[in-house]
Amino acid sequence: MIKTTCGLDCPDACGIITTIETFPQITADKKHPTSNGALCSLLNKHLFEEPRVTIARVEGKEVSLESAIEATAQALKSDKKLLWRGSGNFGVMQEITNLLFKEIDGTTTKGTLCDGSGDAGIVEGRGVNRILPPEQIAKAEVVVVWGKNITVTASHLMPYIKGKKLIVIDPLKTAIAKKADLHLQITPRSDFYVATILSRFAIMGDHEDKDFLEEFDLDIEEFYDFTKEFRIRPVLDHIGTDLNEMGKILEIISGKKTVFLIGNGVQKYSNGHHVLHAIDSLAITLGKIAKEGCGVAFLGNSKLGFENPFEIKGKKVQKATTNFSAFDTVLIQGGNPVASMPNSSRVIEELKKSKTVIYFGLYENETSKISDIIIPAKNFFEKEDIRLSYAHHIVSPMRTINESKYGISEYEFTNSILQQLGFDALKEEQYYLDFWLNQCEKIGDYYRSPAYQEIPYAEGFGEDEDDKFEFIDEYGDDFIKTKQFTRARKKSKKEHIISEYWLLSPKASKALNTQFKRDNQAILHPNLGFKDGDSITLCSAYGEYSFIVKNSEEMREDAIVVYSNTLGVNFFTPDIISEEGDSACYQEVKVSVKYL
Ligand SMILES: Nc1nc2c(c(=O)[nH]1)N[C@H]1C(S)=C(S)[C@@H](COP(=O)(O)OP(=O)(O)OC[C@H]3O[C@@H](n4cnc5c(=O)[nH]c(N)nc54)[C@H](O)[C@@H]3O)O[C@H]1N2
Ligand SMILES: Nc1nc2c(c(=O)[nH]1)N[C@H]1C(S)=C(S)[C@@H](COP(=O)(O)OP(=O)(O)OC[C@H]3O[C@@H](n4cnc5c(=O)[nH]c(N)nc54)[C@H](O)[C@@H]3O)O[C@H]1N2
Ligand SMILES: [Mo]
Repeated sequence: MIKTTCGLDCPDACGIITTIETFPQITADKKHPTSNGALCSLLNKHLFEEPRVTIARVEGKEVSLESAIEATAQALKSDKKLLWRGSGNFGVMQEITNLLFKEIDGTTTKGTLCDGSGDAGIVEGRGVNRILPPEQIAKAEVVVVWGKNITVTASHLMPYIKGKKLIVIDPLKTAIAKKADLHLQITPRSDFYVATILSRFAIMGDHEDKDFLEEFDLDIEEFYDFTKEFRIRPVLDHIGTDLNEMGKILEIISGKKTVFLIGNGVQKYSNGHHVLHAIDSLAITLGKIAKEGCGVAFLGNSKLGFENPFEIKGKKVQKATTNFSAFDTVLIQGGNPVASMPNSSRVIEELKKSKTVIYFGLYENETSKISDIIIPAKNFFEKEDIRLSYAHHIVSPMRTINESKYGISEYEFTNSILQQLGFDALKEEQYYLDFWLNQCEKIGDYYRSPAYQEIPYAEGFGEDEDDKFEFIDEYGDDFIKTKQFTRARKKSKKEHIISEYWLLSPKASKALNTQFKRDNQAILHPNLGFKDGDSITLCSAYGEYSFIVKNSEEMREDAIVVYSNTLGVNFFTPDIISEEGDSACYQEVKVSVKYL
């Protein structure tokens, strides 16, 4: 019997049990501290059905793996070379390719397609982004699920929230929203206002936790003044709520142990840092951080407290808006940027201008299609690795269970190219694996991150726990001023375009980003007047794409959903970087329906 761990980019990082003889039959490791005893359909089914890259290619011709590695080494001799890494596998060994780029003096990326702006907002208030241990969720009386579709994207949290009072804040009537005691179906991108107006009402109604604020030496007056900068009536109208609903939320939370589970949905915007900072400020006002059964959980910093042997300095460019054409050679590892980065037409155009694009991945996808050199990777059942999680502190080894028929690991790839280019070989693979594990605490059969705290921030904020929490004290927003408050554009004869809708692109259940099942639908409220099966073209200032209509009462009338696994979703998303945190801003855009 072998224990291993799922490598997919998902907070759960499930423990898996199998044997060499019975693989690919796999079951959940029921003893895993955060397991709910089952594995998702991605692992049980889709992962094994997805067509793999089975043979290396150079300029469209099938070649041996050795020849493709040689061609890669040659291409990396050029002056300007870039490593662009996606999050297809969450093992720490993915980053070993950094050591190659350090030697060859290449460029790597900074920032993220995922959670950077929210993370920046947390750091502004708390100093560091600590993970909230799921045990604290279990001890809560009230759970606020805010911009997080946990039934789909973190299903292992479901047992922890069972039987609790549930508030959901989401523009969509998600499965979890339907089960909630209160669902606030807000206007997209209005979360900053929700948090700030709730803070104001909390202080007005004497709900602030005075003992807590005193214990942490926090003065609420300046923050209270900040919350009063926003006029109540227009803000409530903008959110799409009223005094009654806000009052009910405070009534449910007040005096109760409460956790806030915050998802990516609140921060796919240029001002995402303000949102997380405002939510933290609300939680602090109510005394819901640094206490048993309380806390604000976002995607936590899984590497906090670790020394990372793969961290390198050197030149870096933005990951979300990379100018690929500035490089002769681009190595794409574990990602599908043609589909997953914003503004797909720009990405394709840029990649076409670069001389050699190398795709080092598992599956055929939009990026492999336009690459010059294709290197098949090993999947996480075929190599050794270590898995961290952004939602709990368990650090889990990933084991070789199956010999790969065609792929190469990131360790082997790096080692081989280093030597071909005349550099020293890497240390033994085990050295790097031990480097991570030796920093952990061993708890029974499992390992735990050095950053673990039973009740995060109980001793204080900042890295050394001697800082105070900083309340949010500024807010500016050009997007709202220029776009949101203008009336929906009327039909213009010239462009044949009517109305603008928020574009929401949440994660899909049968896909992990662009891996596995892909989609071709746009989901609309029936009142928009389209029929199921109609073909519509959606467009924005960045581009356009056609989809098949599906109507759903779960929608707001001012929003359209195109799931993030949908072919073409990023043809109209903006290639801009968030104000803080170097993050993509997929939802900082409005789309229109184009009539042909
Ligand atoms: N099955 C599956 N699981 C996954 C993934 C996957 O692709 N498939 N991807 C993984 C990855 S990479 C990540 S980062 C996580 C992300 O997982 P989540 O944090 O759950 O992120 P999303 O699914 O993008 O969006 C979550 C919710 O935000 C809502 N939302 C959209 N805009 C707004 C807004 O302005 N305000 C509020 N309050 N809510 C809004 C959406 O309606 C949606 O219900 O999931 C991981 N897990
Ligand atoms: N419109 C819109 N776009 C989004 C989002 C959104 O919410 N809306 N979400 C964004 C988010 S949160 C994220 S995290 C990104 C994800 O975007 P990417 O990081 O590009 O992830 P994927 O598209 O899933 O591509 C992963 C690829 O990694 C490869 N792979 C898997 N395992 C391995 C391995 O072990 N080794 C190697 N070498 N390759 C491997 C597979 O071939 C797979 O195709 O997408 C972002 N894109
Ligand atoms: Mo992500």
